[in-house]
Amino acid sequence: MLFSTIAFALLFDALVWATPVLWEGRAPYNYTKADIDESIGPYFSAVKGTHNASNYFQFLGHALLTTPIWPVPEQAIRTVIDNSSIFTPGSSAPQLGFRRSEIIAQPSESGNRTAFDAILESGVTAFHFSLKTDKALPLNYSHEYQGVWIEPNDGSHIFDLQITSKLVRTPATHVLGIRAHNGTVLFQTPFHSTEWHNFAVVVDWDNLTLKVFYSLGARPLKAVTNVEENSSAVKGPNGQGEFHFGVLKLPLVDPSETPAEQADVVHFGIQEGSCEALIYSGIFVESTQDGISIGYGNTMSV
Ligand SMILES: *[C@@H]1O[C@H](CO)[C@@H](O)[C@H](O)[C@H]1NC(C)=O
Ligand SMILES: *[C@@H]1O[C@H](CO)[C@@H](O)[C@H](O)[C@H]1NC(C)=O
Ligand SMILES: *[C@@H]1O[C@H](CO)[C@@H](O)[C@H](O)[C@H]1NC(C)=O
Ligand SMILES: *[C@@H]1O[C@H](CO)[C@@H](O)[C@H](O)[C@H]1NC(C)=O
Ligand SMILES: *[C@@H]1O[C@H](CO)[C@@H](O)[C@H](O)[C@H]1NC(C)=O
Ligand SMILES: *[C@@H]1O[C@H](CO)[C@@H](O)[C@H](O)[C@H]1NC(C)=O
Ligand SMILES: *[C@@H]1O[C@H](CO)[C@@H](O)[C@H](O)[C@H]1NC(C)=O
Ligand SMILES: CC(=O)N[C@H]1CO[C@H](CO)[C@@H](O)[C@@H]1O
Repeated sequence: MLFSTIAFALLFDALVWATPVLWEGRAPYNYTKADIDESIGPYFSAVKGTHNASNYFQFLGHALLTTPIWPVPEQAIRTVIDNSSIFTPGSSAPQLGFRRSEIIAQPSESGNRTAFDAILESGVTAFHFSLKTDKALPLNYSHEYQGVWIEPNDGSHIFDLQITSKLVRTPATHVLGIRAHNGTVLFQTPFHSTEWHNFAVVVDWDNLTLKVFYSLGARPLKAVTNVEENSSAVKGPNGQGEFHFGVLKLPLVDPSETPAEQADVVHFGIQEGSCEALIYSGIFVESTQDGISIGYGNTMSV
């Protein structure tokens, strides 16, 4: 009994610390509605509409199984948009073209995110995330969505997860794509309606490269690209930024607007105002100094 407890503790330690984890975003069961309203702990919840954060970010407790690949107890997180999901950054104009609800990684409620991002975004690090559809609140595939990205101050994305149905074969499949800094799609896979889709994007912050790992459902992660050049990204602090996950819904072009308005997707365009969601789990960032975690306590060299 004692032996197995110690063995388990050692095993658990080894699993958790193997690589090591730099930011733990797998939500513990004690994380509550009141916590997200106050942006407590690992989640900064300011990118949202005017209602309380818990209106847009729901911690699902034992109601839904999380991705099976990580032996870590966690709750799934539902990120929801509705017609109130209009973000107004600081003193700027409301972003009427978008509907968005995003959680941003932070060290703690009182931590310095800029200094923290420099830790997550130095050397070679892996950004892990798993997502699935919400049957009750489906996306509208007439639109394009973005689900995960790292955004430096220039507004670019070091990489992002794009959700679309534009580039597909028949029968109509919705696709998850990982795009590089210059928008090139490095990897695409169908977005199935019931399963977890597990990703890790390895960023080499010095050599400016990306490598994508992916698996469906309960399978361990596998490399799905080579090391890809990403040299349009900037080295150093100007190339570091916040790690976002959630739902960002882009507008459709409104033919009644002027060409300049049509080009300004942040502020113009068509939104139906529907209520839609994505569900996340398995969100964390790790150093790859001892390899990348691929699931079930195993690692692989990058
Ligand atoms: C959850 O419990 C852990 C362990 O007791 C504690 O460190 C952490 O602060 C708690 N988190 C929240 C959000 O209450
Ligand atoms: C938002 O949270 C505050 C503090 O918990 C509460 O007083 C208020 O009623 C909430 N508003 C809504 C719209 O739920
Ligand atoms: C959605 O919100 C916008 C901006 O506030 C508003 O103009 C529009 O009428 C709303 N749409 C619906 C369907 O409520
Ligand atoms: C946060 O960290 C950055 C980078 O290390 C630093 O420049 C900035 O002054 C810090 N901000 C605060 C409020 O301490
Ligand atoms: C999806 O968006 C299109 C284009 O705006 C709209 O015609 C359609 O009604 C929307 N579907 C749903 C289910 O909201
Ligand atoms: C973006 O990257 C891809 C792949 O490396 C390359 O083929 C393409 O020319 C690049 N596009 C721009 C605009 O830099
Ligand atoms: C990064 O670049 C350095 C120097 O150019 C090289 O020695 C190193 O092998 C590269 N690392 C990777 C992971 O490609
Ligand atoms: C994969 C990728 O995005 N590669 C691009 C990185 O940026 C440089 C410079 O803009 C491009 O030349 C690469 O094609």
